[in-house]
Amino acid sequence: LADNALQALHDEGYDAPFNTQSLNADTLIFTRGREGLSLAGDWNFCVDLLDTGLRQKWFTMLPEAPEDRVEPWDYDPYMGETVPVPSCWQMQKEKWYFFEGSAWYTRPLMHDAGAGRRQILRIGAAQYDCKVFLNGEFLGNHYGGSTPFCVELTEALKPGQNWLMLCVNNTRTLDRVPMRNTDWFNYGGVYREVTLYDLPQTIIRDLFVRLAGSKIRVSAVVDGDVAQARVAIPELGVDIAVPLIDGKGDVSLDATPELWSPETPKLYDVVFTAGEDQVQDRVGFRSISREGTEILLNGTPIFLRGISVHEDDETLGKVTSDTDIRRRFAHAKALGCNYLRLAHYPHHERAAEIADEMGLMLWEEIPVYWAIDFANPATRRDAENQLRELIRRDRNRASVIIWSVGNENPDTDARLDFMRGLADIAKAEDPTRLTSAACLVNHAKLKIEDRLADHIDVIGLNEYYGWYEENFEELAEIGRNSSPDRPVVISETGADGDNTPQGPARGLFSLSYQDEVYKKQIATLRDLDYVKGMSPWILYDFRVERRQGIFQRGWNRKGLIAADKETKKPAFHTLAAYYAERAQQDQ
Ligand code: GCB
Repeated sequence: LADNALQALHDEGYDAPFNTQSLNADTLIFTRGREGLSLAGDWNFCVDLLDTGLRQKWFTMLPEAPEDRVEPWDYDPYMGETVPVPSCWQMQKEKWYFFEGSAWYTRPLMHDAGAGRRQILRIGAAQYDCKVFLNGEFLGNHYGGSTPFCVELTEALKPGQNWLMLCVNNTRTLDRVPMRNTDWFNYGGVYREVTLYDLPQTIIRDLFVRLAGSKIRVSAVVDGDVAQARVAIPELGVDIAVPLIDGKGDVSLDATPELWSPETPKLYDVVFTAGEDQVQDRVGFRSISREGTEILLNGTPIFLRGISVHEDDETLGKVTSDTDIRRRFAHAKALGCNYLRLAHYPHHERAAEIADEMGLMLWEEIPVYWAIDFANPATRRDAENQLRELIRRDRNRASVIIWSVGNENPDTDARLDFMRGLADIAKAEDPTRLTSAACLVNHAKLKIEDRLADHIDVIGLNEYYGWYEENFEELAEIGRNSSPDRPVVISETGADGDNTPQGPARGLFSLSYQDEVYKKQIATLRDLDYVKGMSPWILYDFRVERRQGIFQRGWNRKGLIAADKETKKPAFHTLAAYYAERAQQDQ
């Protein structure tokens, strides 16, 4: 890479001891159904563009009154500015809007040492890297801005007051996933919940509950010295022992649950007990498969009437809430959707839980987006870990039907090897779902052609005929030239429409032009029998630094609804009319 020499110059090794990636999928703990202590609220905060905190070891400074200090401190972690957790710093103060670098979060933590208990800290997400310190001790770091991670505090905690510090860095670098260039805003911060769990010695680490063939299969990983656990699904009359060998248990149950579907989103309480530990989940049972070019839900062919969504809010940035997710899904339902693409990174875990309840199917993905350094082992480790963390977090959610391993990546040998590896990991972690990736059209041959297609179940296709590709006629030709052996889902298509008073009355960026693109897309795609769904780009306008055109002004305006999450554009109604017709036809 061209930047290697520069990188070497820059790197004095000050941060090397911290780049351990020791907090990863294997240290995650299953937390559904557990009561934790929320660490939401104001934390001391300081931006640190030069990484002075790591060089000067701010994390080792103990609280001391300023007048008692013998050394001048460059920063005081214990006083000064605060921000709420969760939040994105860009949305807190204008001076931090474009800040990219490290920032320090500090808060006191009271602890009453309960003998024989274990304390596990869980961070819902911090963008991108997060280093955890307790009382001056470095406990580990995590890469990946959208997945949760856990760190055990037990040994480092002392009775009474403790100090917890997080160093979060949102710098886009060459070796990470995503890399440097994305079409969404580079938010930073601890933007999902931070929770402390007080647990017994024996801990249920992982629980995977699903329909496998005609049986309910339950697999668990338990950390602790117990030979047997129990699983109960009261509504199905199930309550049986699960033998544990080396902490692993696996049972298949004869039961006939009512199957989950968008029309009947039936969920069952599942209780799993091991020693003194217990977790609880609400799980739907259904099958998802593909046969030839069909996608089958519970054995019946379906068409995915979808829409893509980002996790982005005009005032909160990446911070989300149940209200926000429910509004998003209500809009999707108003559009006639049975499906959403959660782009381009793992969304808040509540999204899949709420989709389970509301009866919506989901595509979930990791940010293997555009160009990343496919040949770099560190990049690969990062991507693989993010995929594992996403799958382990959400694989009990019936709503999730597709794991997507990437978006619009050039068809090179290194990329093929990298992404085929990811598709294999997805199947190994969870053989019950489909895999996909947003692929590209071969513009020279005017054909759907991507070597990755042989290694995934569903070919996602991003195409922007009528927008980035001005010759619309080529889309019909691509349709005719292609004969994929598996289902195609149009994972993106769309056009910008500026609904503000500055928006043009006609031509590119006008609402009428956007609507016209939707009409033409629908007219062409509806006749392609291998197209088994679509998730046009996108439900809401979203913030992005790279778009500064006169009609964009810092926003991607391909939303069917404006950034206020209220104002519907004409194309919304066009897509809704098509989906209403499709739903009738598919009944
Ligand atoms: C794409 C990308 C998406 C962009 C979109 C656009 O192909 O996958 O992330 O936001 O196009 O608007 O250009």
